Amino acid sequence: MKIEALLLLLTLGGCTSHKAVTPVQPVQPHPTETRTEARPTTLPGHFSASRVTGDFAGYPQLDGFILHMEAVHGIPRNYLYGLFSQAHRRQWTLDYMNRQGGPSQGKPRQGSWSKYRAQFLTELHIESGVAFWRRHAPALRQAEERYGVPPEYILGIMGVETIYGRNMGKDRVLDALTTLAFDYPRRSAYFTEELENFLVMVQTENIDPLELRGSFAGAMGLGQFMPGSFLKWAVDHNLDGRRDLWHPDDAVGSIANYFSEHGWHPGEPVVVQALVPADVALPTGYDQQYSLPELAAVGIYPGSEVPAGDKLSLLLLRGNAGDEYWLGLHNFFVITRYNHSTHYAMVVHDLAKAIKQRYLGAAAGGL
Ligand SMILES: [Ca+2]
Repeated sequence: MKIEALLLLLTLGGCTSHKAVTPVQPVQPHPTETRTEARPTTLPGHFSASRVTGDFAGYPQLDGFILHMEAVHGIPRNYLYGLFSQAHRRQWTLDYMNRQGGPSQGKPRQGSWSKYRAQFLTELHIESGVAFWRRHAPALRQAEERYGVPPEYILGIMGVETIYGRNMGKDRVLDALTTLAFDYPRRSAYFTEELENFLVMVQTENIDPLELRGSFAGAMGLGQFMPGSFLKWAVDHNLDGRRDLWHPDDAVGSIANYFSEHGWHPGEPVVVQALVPADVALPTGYDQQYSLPELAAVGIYPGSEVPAGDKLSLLLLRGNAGDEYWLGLHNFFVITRYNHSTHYAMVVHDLAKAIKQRYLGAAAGGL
């Protein structure tokens, strides 16, 4: 779900189902800890061939990957030859990725924050978040009890990622990951690992790999988990025996668990405004962290109380009306573990606040 946030507007459609909520269960063990050399007794889907045909025929890297999957995970090569003969090369995805280039460098442009924020602080995002909260209040409450993450931040993530399941992506995950693993050299190592994770995931969950759809980069479900995140952090929040990223309850629990496992501090704030001098002498960004004395030495102070001892990120947001400086606390940094972006974490925070305000206002009979 890292690079997908900026790309999510390009995905369309998707639906969710709603089931009764049952109590949460303990966090799933990390599947890589339970990997086995034994061959699976059943394989999801019916695939068999003696070599790869179709779009990915004659790719030596893919042939090597298939032998690796057989050796490490016990998935027979004939099954994989058959499966990858069904994979489609997505030229549009490659063209799009090549146009994006690397991460942007230097100071963001004036007004960039206002432009970004306006995409996500919409009436649709806020009202759909409130509606989701009402519909799934027990799952959200149980997630807060278990993981210490307030509902509004889980909702902020789901709103930004998919507008609560509206935009979960329509690309077959197998096509997306195979294309990016073997035809996009710049991120080949990352997407090859995610393709491996995906194949482990469909074995573990016994799902036909051709059935799963997601973003064009392979992110899945309401929270747009990549397969590696699924293996490490997805949970069966509604205890139906499956970890289902497309089910609202499991998506809620999995996002909360993701935050918890990345060190969320229950009850602590996320950001405070910064009081700054006319010239700010320090580099800014979620990964530029300072102690209070370091900030005070250059005339920067928190606008309200912050937990003692936290390192603070100095954040610059360039709005239409001018520059704003904020201090990101520990939990702000945790949100950036979902997507390594100051804008992303700040918009999740702002959407979370807006949803909570509307939800509480409505609950109190206002609005
Ligand atoms: Ca489940």
